[in-house]
Amino acid sequence: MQITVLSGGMGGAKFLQGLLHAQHTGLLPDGEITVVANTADDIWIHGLKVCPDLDTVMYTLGDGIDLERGWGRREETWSAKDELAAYGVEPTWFGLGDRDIATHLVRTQMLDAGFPLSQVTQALCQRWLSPIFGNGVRLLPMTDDRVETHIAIADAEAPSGRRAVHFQEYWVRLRAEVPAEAVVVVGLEESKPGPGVVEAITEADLVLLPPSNPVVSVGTILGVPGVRKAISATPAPVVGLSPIVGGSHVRGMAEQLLTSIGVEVSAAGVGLHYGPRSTGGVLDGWLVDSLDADDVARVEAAGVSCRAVPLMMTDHDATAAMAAAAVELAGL
Ligand code: FO1
Repeated sequence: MQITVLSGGMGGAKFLQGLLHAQHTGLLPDGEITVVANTADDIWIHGLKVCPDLDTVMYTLGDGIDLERGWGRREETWSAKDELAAYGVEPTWFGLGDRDIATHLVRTQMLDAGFPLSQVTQALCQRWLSPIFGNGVRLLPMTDDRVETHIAIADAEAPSGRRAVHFQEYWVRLRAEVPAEAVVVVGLEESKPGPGVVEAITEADLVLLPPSNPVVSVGTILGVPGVRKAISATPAPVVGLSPIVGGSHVRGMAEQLLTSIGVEVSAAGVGLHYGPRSTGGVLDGWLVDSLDADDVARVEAAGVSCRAVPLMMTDHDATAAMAAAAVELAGL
């Protein structure tokens, strides 16, 4: 079974661990997994190109992730970060660990040599994924083009009363503690799907939308011109898992961003936001947490099959059960 997963960072990476666990334990049949990852979180910092969602998936599946932080490398040291701060170099709010910097140096050198992000990612995955999965797991950037999410926040000094900050500044420095007045994904309209992305969707047996951020992760992937067309064309069922449980996000800043785009912060709200494929949306099926069983009827009424199952990714077995529930809902 060929499964394609449209993934952001932490939530998507955790889900992917469960999906792999389900295959390894026989809960699901073996098969290739293609991850199409969000690249709009990417940021140029200290002259290096940092790709948080690509790296979080790569380090998580490659067993190099710091499980506590959910990003960056475990057994990390921060000497370079401390030295930059000693020079008074900004930004100091975004931490680049010494081990992690090697990834960004390789990526930046390859980009400077003219290699597209997809080939750079493939090269990095030779180290992190191939030894474990062979060709069983592919990690594709959603696009090779530069795309960056910026968030408009209130700024009394600005003539318009607002200013835009890079998504990373909104999330890491501001801790998403100020309202996101608008989400602007710079470069998205001009971007095109990266190599293999459209085929990964149209040739899949199943397409999954994991519990990643529906606005700045899955939302940006769906926003790459051509991706939605691939979704409507694929014969594969498309099933999503709600990132909102009991009316709030489990981690991250989905609440703030859903609110800023006027989407109800609920399991049904996100499912209806993604919408049924039958009327131009992207979903055939939608899993909500058992807590949100009351939302099932609303989602079904909109033309999306819906089931309430435990959606807390507390361990690999729990997450594997979620993946199996998604396959079952897809009718596979
Ligand atoms: N998140 C933080 O909260 N603080 C950081 O200093 C930070 C640095 C960082 C460096 C590399 C990287 O790949 C991720 C990093 N993150 C950090 C997490 C990052 O903001 C998130 O992974 C996503 O962009 C949000 O989903």
